[in-house]
Formats: sequence, C-alpha cells, structure tokens
Amino acid sequence: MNDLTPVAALSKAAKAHPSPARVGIGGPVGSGKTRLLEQLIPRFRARGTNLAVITNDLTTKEDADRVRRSGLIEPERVLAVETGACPHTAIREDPTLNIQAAEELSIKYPGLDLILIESGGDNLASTFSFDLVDYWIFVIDVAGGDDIPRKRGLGVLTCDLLVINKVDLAPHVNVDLPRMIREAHEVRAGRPVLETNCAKGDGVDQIVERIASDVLFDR
Ligand SMILES: Nc1nc2c(ncn2[C@@H]2O[C@H](COP(=O)(O)OP(=O)(O)O)[C@@H](O)[C@H]2O)c(=O)[nH]1
Ligand SMILES: [Mg+2]
Repeated sequence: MNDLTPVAALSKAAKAHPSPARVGIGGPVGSGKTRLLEQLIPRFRARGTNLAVITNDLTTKEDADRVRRSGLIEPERVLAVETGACPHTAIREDPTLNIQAAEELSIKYPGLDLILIESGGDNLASTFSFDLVDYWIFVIDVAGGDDIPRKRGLGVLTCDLLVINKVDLAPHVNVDLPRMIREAHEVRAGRPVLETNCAKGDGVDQIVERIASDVLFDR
C-alpha cells in the first residue's frame, strides 16, 4: 500500500467539485461588456448557477465596484484585476493575475459552476488565452459603426460567440443593422452571432442558453 489517493477517490472528489467553467467577455471600450454582465448575472442565478465574477480595469476597480454595488450578486463574489497599461496582456500573453483570481474564487466557493471574466476595453484585435478561459464572447456595438465586422479584427473572427449590442441605437446612428449582421455572419463563416439590447436585456436569454449548452453542459 502506498500513500497515494486511489484514482477512483480522486475522480469522485473531482466530480463533487468540478472546477468552474470560465467564460471571457471582451470587446472595445463602451461596447456594453459590464452591462452584459449585469444582465447575465440575474439570469444565471435564476437558473441556479453558482456564479462569480472577475473584472479587469486599467488602474481602478470601477467595474468591480459597479457590479458589487448593483445588488445582483454577493459583493465578495466579485474580484477586480488591475491590468496596468495593456488590458490584452492580462487576458492573453500573461493571464497569471486572472488565473490567480479565478483560483482564489474556486477555493473560496467550492461548488462554483461559472466564473465570468470581463476584460478591460481594448481594440478589435484582442483575444483571450485558452489557459484562462474555456469560452469567450466578443462584444461589439452598433454605435461603433456597421463596418466593424468587415474590418475582420481577430476578436470578431475568433471568439466563440460574437455579440452585436445596442441594436436599439441603429436608427439613431445611421447603421444598416441587417447588413451589419449579415456581414458578421459572413466573416465568421457560420460561427455564432447574436444581437442584443443590453440596456433592456433583449437577446440576453439566448446568450445564457448558449453558455449553458456549450460550456456548462448539465451543470
Ligand atoms: N442604448 C444602449 N445603451 C447601452 C446598451 N448596452 C450598454 N449601453 C450603455 O453603453 C455604455 C457603456 O456600457 P458598459 O457596459 O459600461 O461598456 P463596457 O465599457 O464595454 O463595459 C453605458 O452607458 C451603458 O448603459 C444597449 O444595448 N443600448
Ligand atoms: Mg466595463
């Protein structure tokens, strides 16, 4: 007999507390990432998902404080990462701080199902490392212009789910929304694209369904 824990016992423990799924939310400044978080949180909680949140800001905890104050989730379940100069470094080249924050939350809340990680606002080329996340969403918005999908930024092309937010603003900013949506589908070659109005919550249920089926499985 050695001191090693039998494999069966280990796998039982792992099944009792599988590590939480991590979902990234990236996209340009002001596209609606935090607003999307605020819409996702109550929906996941209503479905019984054990949830925590990490936000990334340059030098402040602005978004974390906003989510903590929202009353949508226990404030202790929201951690802030201050990324310093480059938001994309903390989600791609060196995601150590975010991984540490995720591990801290996993230890504190052993039954955690899901950690939502909002990136700092960045440009159209930003992407998440799969060392950090299992799945990531890129949020662009109608007010940023209907040429964004055509510009074929890496974020738009490679994310697991592209969200086109602020659809309510299309008539006010002279954006041809059907064309923007069509071009987004074209450049993504059939990978998912969803439209939202995160101010009101329109379209957010579909994002929850996607994450539930593609990431959470039966959790
Ligand atoms: N009209 C409209 N405004 C939105 C929508 N989503 C977000 N906003 C607003 O856009 C601004 C930026 O949103 P925020 O979530 O802070 O963007 P972030 O920088 O990507 O986190 C805020 O004033 C939001 O209230 C939307 O779908 N429609
Ligand atoms: Mg934000």
